Amino acid sequence: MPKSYTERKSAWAEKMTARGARADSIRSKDRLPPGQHLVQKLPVLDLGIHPVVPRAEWRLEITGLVENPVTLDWPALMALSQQEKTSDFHCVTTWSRYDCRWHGVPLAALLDLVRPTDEAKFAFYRAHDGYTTNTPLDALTHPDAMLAHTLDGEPLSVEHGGPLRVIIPQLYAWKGAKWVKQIDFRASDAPGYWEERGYSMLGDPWLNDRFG
Ligand SMILES: Nc1nc2c(c(=O)[nH]1)N[C@H]1C(S)=C(S)[C@@H](COP(=O)(O)O)O[C@H]1N2
Ligand SMILES: [Mo]
Repeated sequence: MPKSYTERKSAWAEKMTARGARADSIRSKDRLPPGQHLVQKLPVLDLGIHPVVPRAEWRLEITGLVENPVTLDWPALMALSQQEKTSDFHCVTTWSRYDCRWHGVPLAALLDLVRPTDEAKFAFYRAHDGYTTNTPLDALTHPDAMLAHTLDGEPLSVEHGGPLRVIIPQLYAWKGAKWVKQIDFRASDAPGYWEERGYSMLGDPWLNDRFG
């Protein structure tokens, strides 16, 4: 019997919670992950290309192993459920910024819209600057994981990935594609830009999991 979407979703959430349990025990002692130092202002870190995508032309394509592939335009994105979440941001180059206040669409709501199949295990992200990255699918079910269009009450600036970027605070920040244009659901994992250059397929700051 193939699993229903609801059964699949609770299996992903269980996996995400199990993976997070070790991280939670470390986090309960120190908010700053191992090897990180604090910065006050969010730096800009990317490949040096800052694509300008007006909201009127903006699209996000969801492809691959999903029951309902969609291409969202800006009004369709804004019609999805919205949330505000404050989370810490950890870059693998060792800086962290506490309390980023993100506003946007929970990735869990996106999953509910497209319904990844039972075969889907990973997400592969493509961005307008040519950047790519990958995460396990279960990471998207975390309540803090989102598609963010607003940071600290202001529309996300182009340097920080506006109009829309991925935020997955449980992983290093390189896993969150700025200027995201496609999310592809897959049965097998594939390396993105930094993963091809030696960085980890998972990238969990709490496990100091930087290199693959
Ligand atoms: N499209 C795209 N997304 C990206 C990157 C990039 O080069 N291109 N860099 C990643 C890295 S390494 C980090 S630390 C964060 C930095 O986000 P910020 O510039 O808003 O601080 O974006 C991530 N997402
Ligand atoms: Mo980074």
